[in-house]
Amino acid sequence: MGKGLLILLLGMAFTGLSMASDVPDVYYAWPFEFTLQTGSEVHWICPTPMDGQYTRYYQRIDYVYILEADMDGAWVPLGEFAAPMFTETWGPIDEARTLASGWTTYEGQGFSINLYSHRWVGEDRLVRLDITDVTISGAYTYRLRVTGIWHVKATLTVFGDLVLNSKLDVQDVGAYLHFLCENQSEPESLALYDLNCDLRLDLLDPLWAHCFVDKSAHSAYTGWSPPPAEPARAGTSVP
Ligand SMILES: [Ca+2]
Repeated sequence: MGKGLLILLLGMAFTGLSMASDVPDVYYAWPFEFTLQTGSEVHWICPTPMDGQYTRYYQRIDYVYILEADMDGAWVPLGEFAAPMFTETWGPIDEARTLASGWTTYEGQGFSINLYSHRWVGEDRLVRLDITDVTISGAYTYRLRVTGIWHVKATLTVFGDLVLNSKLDVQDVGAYLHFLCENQSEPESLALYDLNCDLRLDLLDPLWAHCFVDKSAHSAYTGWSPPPAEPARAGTSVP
């Protein structure tokens, strides 16, 4: 290989690296709203596809639930609660895959809620939420009003990837434990390894990683919030 060609190839390689590291994270924020009653179903789909070039797609869904009871023809609110739910998946997204699925059961005072939910992404890079088999039973007729925002952080960073193989796997759990047992000082890039976003590195971080690796958690990287000032793409807005 001629020296000129080698220099050109090296130059292209470094340009490529530089371009990759310069790719900023992208945030999406899609509001949704629906009402659940016994027998109802929800099939929500986000309005625009996600950019497919990223290594990781972290999702944070902020739900707000308001339970109401029909009392003599008027819907009376009984309670409200909010909870974020997290999932993550790898890129590129070139096939349909489940992000999370399962039964939700809640027993309240005099009522119970059962439903099946399925969060998934299609090969078209559109995320979806399906809710089926809804039963809300008790002394009254109930409805559950649900509002929320589906946030996505698309990034080239795999949080918790201590061994730098672009995955979060059992090797990283071991590396976390080794790091903590050696009682080393915290790395400069704490944000990359602080999986529960509490600004410290302790046993909770490998615990999250472990739960994700053994599939008892849908995401290891939890506790993050989208930047409020970051404009979202495709006509959506971050509140
Ligand atoms: Ca932490």
